[in-house]
Amino acid sequence: MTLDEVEVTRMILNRFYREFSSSLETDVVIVGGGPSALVAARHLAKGGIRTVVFERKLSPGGGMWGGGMNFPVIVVQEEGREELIEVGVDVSDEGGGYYTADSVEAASKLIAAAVSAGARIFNAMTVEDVVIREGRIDGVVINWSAVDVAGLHVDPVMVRSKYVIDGTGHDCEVVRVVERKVGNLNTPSGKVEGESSMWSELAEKLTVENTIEVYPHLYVTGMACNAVMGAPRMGPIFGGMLLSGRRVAEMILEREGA
Ligand code: 48H
Repeated sequence: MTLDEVEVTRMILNRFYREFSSSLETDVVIVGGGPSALVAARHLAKGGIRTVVFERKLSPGGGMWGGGMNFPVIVVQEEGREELIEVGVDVSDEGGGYYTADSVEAASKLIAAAVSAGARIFNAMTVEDVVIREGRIDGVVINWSAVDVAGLHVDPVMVRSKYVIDGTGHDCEVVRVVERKVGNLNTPSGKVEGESSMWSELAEKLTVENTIEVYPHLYVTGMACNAVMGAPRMGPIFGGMLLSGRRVAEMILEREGA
């Protein structure tokens, strides 16, 4: 075989076209590729739900890579560690109900497991808006992150999905768009309540409880749950993120009878 540079270009374009084109109408779009999103993506795809993740950065994994203050270690509790063990992460029992894992191993294996389960991840794409039809979310509006960073005036394109999950972390960006454009969220004030200051014990519990459908067909997962519902942050402990990802997947799988 003789390598032809133009063929290399053609391979990339053809495969990208195939995959992007088959993702334009899907069951679930997950915005952000952080740990909660990756767990949700794996469970949804495993359950036969067509799942597409859009991640703004080049690397999915969100805040997991950096562990706590860039020491590449994460802490999980008894309940959360199953999600790591299932994808082959080496989890150490530190006693007293605390478990640790290498943050780089955890992030990379959560990404790999989501992809192997059949979820499709598009990196370097930013969700900047939603589509709403008849009072419910009907898809997202996306653009290249590079366009955003360069401040170019380039119009975005749309992807239709039955459900959208906001997994954008502290900023809960998708819910913020809906708040700004429609209001009427399923929160005590109808608006984003805003995250409160650190209280690990309470925050971890509430992350799972706050995994809700915040607007018809729009769910939240991970840190976005507490930001939306006015609950505390938890610091570099990830059990709640993993369990929230599993919870949101269960909610959609149940609704779809999958
Ligand atoms: C596409 C986007 C957009 C957009 C953002 O923050 P994350 O790691 O998400 P979670 O909620 O799964 O995990 C939170 C955890 O990392 C954390 O921050 C904790 C536990 N903090 C506790 C504390 O006290 O500080 O990832 C979100 C991802 C990132 O990769 C973003 O780049 C991406 O979403 N993202 N992608 N379109 N509009 N907005």
